[in-house]
Amino acid sequence: MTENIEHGLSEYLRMDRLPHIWCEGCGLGILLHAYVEALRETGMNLDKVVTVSGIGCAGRASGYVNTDAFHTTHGRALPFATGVNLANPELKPVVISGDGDLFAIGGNHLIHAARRNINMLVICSNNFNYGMTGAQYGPTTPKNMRTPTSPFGNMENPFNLVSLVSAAGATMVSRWTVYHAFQLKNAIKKGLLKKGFSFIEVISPCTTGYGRLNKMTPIQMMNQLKNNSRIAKVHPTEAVIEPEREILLGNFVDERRPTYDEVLAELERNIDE
Ligand SMILES: Cc1ncc(C[n+]2csc(CCOP(=O)(O)OP(=O)(O)O)c2C)c(N)n1
Ligand code: SF4
Ligand SMILES: [Mg+2]
Repeated sequence: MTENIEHGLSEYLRMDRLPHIWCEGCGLGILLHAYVEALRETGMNLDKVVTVSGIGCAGRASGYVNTDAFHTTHGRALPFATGVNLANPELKPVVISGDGDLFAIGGNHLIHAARRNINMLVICSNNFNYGMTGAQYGPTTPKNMRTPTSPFGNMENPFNLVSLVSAAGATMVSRWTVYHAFQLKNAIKKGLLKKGFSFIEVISPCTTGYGRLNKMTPIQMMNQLKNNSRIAKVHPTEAVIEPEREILLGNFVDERRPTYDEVLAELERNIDE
C-alpha cells in the first residue's frame, strides 16, 4: 500500500498546481525551493508577502507559491510590484522573473524601480536566454554563445546585471548560482528582511534550449557552475560574465537609504502640518 506522504513545505506551496512545468535539469526548481525555504526560515507572515512574476519559464514561479501572487504580462512585473508596495507599504513584493523579462522588455522598469528605491526584492533567474520561447539570445547572452537567433555565435555585448542594478541605485545586490543553494537561500532571507530595493541574480541552467545548442549536458552545466565560479569581494563592475572566465559571486552591495514609501509618508506628514 502506498502511503500518502505530505511535502515538507506544503504550507508554502500551492500543491494543487504541482507538478511544475519545468524541464528536467532546469535550475528553476532549486530557485523556487530556496525561496520557499527562506520564507519558512524567516517566519515571514505569508499574508504580507506578494510574489510577482512576468512571463517566461521563471515567471511560472509565482503560480506555485502559497502567497498572494500576480503572474503579470511580459516585462511588467515591476510596475505591478511597485503598485502593490505603494498601495500598502506593509506588503513586501517579491519579484521572481527571467533575465529577458527583467532586462529586455522590462529593463526600463527595473532601473527606475532601483532608482526610486522601492521596497521590494527582485530575484532574477539568469539562464542567458529566452528559455520559454525557444532559447533565443537576449541582453544577458555571453559573447559567442549559440542560440537559434545567433547560430554563428552571439556578436552582442551582454549586460553585467549586478553592475547595472548597482549603478541604478539598488541597496542590496547579490549574485549566486543554483549550485550555491545554501548561500542563495541566505541571500533571499536577507532580501526578504531588507528595507529597500534588493536584487539577487541567480545563474540557472536552461538545459533544454541553451544547454543543448551549446552542447552541454545538464550535469556539465551544473559542474560548470560549481567549478567555474568563485566568491569574490569585488566592485560590481568587475563581475563581468564572459565565456572562459570565472563567474564572480557574492554580496556586492548592502546599503540603507530612505525608501520611496518612507519619503512619500514624510512628504504627506509635512503637507498635513
Ligand atoms: C509582449 C510580449 N512579447 C513577447 C512575448 C513572448 N515571450 C514569452 S516569454 C519570453 C521570454 C522569456 O525569457 P526570460 O524572461 O529570460 O524567461 P525564461 O523563459 O528564460 O525563464 C518572450 C519573448 C510575450 N509573451 N509578450
Ligand atoms: S526551457 Fe530552459 S528555462 Fe525553461 S523550463 Fe526548460 S530548461 Fe528551464
Ligand atoms: Mg531567461
